[in-house]
Amino acid sequence: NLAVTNNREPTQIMNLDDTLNFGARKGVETRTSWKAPIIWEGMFDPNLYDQKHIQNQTSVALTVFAVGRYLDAYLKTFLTSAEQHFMLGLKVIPVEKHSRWQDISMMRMKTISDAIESDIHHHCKYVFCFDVDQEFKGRFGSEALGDSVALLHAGYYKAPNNSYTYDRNPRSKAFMETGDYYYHAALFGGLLENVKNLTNYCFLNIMEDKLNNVEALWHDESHLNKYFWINKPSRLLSPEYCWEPSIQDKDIHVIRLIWAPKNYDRLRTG
Ligand code: 2GW
Ligand code: MN
Repeated sequence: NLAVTNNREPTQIMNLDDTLNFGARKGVETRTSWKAPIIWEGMFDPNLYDQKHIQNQTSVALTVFAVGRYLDAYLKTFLTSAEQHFMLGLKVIPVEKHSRWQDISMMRMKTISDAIESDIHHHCKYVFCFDVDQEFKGRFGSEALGDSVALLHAGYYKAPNNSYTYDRNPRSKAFMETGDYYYHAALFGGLLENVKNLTNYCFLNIMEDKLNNVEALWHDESHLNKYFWINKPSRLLSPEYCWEPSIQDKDIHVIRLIWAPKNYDRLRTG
């Protein structure tokens, strides 16, 4: 809790999330059953959030992986747009290349966990982890910060629970029969200790699956969904925070990040 220390600064407030306007958005869910906010445009005052976090000197790390063909295809656009719209200055750490694409994606969990321990914890309080095949298009600001942050998948946020593509194979550690939402692994974040916990959990379960010769339906994303089912996120981001731009939807008031178009044949073979 932040104390009001100076009456001459009316912008000093107790708790930023007390300023969220949950009624500002009609027709969409703005709070989960466990009372975590779901952040939509119009619910928050961006200036209040930024002022408070600048005052507190909040530091945020971003991780993004680009190996093989994804390096030339996506990294420059991602980083250039992040410099315009995301929160910080960036530093590059080389990572290992895995030969199977499923492993490239899944092994990020291990690398992120290691990087938090060896590096990020010296400088930052929060970390956000992104797919590289994306481009920032609008503000992705401090309102997105939270203890444990998950993203609603654009393709499923209006779909019924039974259509969610969780892993349904009881032999996989990612197996789940029901859940709260379908989360998109294209971005997740939070306090370092929580992201460390998430990435360790996913990595250990991925490795156990490998020993048992199974692979979850959507790889790391399946394990991430299992993690957030057991460990409820404290903050959800609406699909405004990661949208597929060819889809029209009246509930998407602002597009902050888009999926880059992808040519699966060209990128996933050879
Ligand atoms: C991935 C698939 C096929 C061929 C190559 C790659 C690949 C991925 C690669 O050659 N180089 C590379 O750096 N990557 C990294 O893995 C990169 O950061 C990329 O954004 C990430 C996930 O792969 P991506 O973006 O092709 O997967 P999507 O967009 O279908 O994403 C969802 O599903 C994935 C699991 O299959 C992940 O959970 C991802 O987080 C989800 O958004
Ligand atoms: Mn992706």
